[in-house]
Amino acid sequence: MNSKSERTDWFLDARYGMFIHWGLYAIPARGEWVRSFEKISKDDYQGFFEEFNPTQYNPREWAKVAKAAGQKYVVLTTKHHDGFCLFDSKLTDYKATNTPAKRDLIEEYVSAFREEGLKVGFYYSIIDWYHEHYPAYGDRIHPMRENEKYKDKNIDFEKYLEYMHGQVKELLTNYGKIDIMWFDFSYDDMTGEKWKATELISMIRDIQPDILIDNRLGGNIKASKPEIYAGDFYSPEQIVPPEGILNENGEQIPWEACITLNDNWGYHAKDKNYKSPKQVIRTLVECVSKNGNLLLNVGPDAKGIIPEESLDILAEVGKWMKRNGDSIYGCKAAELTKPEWGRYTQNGNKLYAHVFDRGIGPIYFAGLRGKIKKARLLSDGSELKVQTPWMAEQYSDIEGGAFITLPGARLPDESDTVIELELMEE
Ligand code: H79
Repeated sequence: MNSKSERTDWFLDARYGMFIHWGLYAIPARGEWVRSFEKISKDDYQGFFEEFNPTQYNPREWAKVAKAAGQKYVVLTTKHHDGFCLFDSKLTDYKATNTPAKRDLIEEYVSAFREEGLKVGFYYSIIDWYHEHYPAYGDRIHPMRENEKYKDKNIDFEKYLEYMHGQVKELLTNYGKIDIMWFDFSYDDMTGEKWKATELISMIRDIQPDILIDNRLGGNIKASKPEIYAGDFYSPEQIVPPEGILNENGEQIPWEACITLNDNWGYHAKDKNYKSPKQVIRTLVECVSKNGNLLLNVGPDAKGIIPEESLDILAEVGKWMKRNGDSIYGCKAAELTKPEWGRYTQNGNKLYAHVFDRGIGPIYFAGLRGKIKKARLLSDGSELKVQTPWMAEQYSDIEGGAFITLPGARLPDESDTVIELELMEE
């Protein structure tokens, strides 16, 4: 196997993953862009490197959290824009092995998540604010963009490319099978062949033929004939695309929305602007109802601990997933249009009705008259009656639609009550 559609099969079934942003920036605790936002020099950032000592780093616990949350895969920052490497790269000294952590943190990560049976991915920043041959002065986002000392520095971008390609090779050679390579990100003229993307992709596919690659090396994944480096999936950030993602031929293509739990990817001590579990559940459902995945972020602190608020949300979502996971895994968009009370997802002849708005009385299912073999409350498997209410023919299209009675005035689950509809074979 390694055609694109075969490669993406597991990914489309999985639907829900954990993103982890972790690095030196956990110490200043003001988010992963702190060096850029505050224009912090290498020297001033160096202190964090010298003290980085995550004594509570236990990726087995992270993996258990992800598993209990119902997540099927994980992506961790092996290197973010600040250039700091969590892995033992031979190509730099700027790595975890040389901090008080004194070890390859990626190795432990990979084996811990594998052990829990999750697919494992690497985030790798193609932007690098540490490497001396990455453009600094005049760049749009580099921490030293306005520092005159960097103005006349000789940049040999080829050397950076050699470094970057070399690190990707290390990552994909030294840790066994890797399921996702998540590059971040292209901008302005820093895109496509500027990264020697064709060469990079062919190296990657040589080492890991089945790996999935995001679309952030550049190119146009929506084109009818995308570049070889245009990627396997589209990666909308902090948004769920209103209509899913269609290519130029009008076909659905794989996509994954990456979303933070608060307003930062990396640990931010003061950012308490967390989404609710209900929002997360409904967002996951929205993604699946549009043929997409959700990659939900956590930002562990400098000790290696995932913030309590994040753990609580993940556990809540996990409780829901345990009972309702059948309406997520292996599911995709239904052919029916979005109903007014919520959303649909579908897996073969199982249609899942995600009821967000209870309304009053029986719930109406347009277009499903005579097509429902049985209806069950997914959370406990209990029977729900398909029956046309008294006088319904006077105010509704009973030839086209079906009614289902939900017991109780309120929704059994205010986050999302799922009705499993087994449809008649066509
Ligand atoms: O790793 C997380 C973020 O740190 C990183 N991607 C996620 C997964 C990310 N942060 N911000 N962005 C990606 C987008 C930033 C876009 C902008 Fe710009 C920066 C808009 C303006 C400045 C880059 C430079 C794009 C245009 C100019």
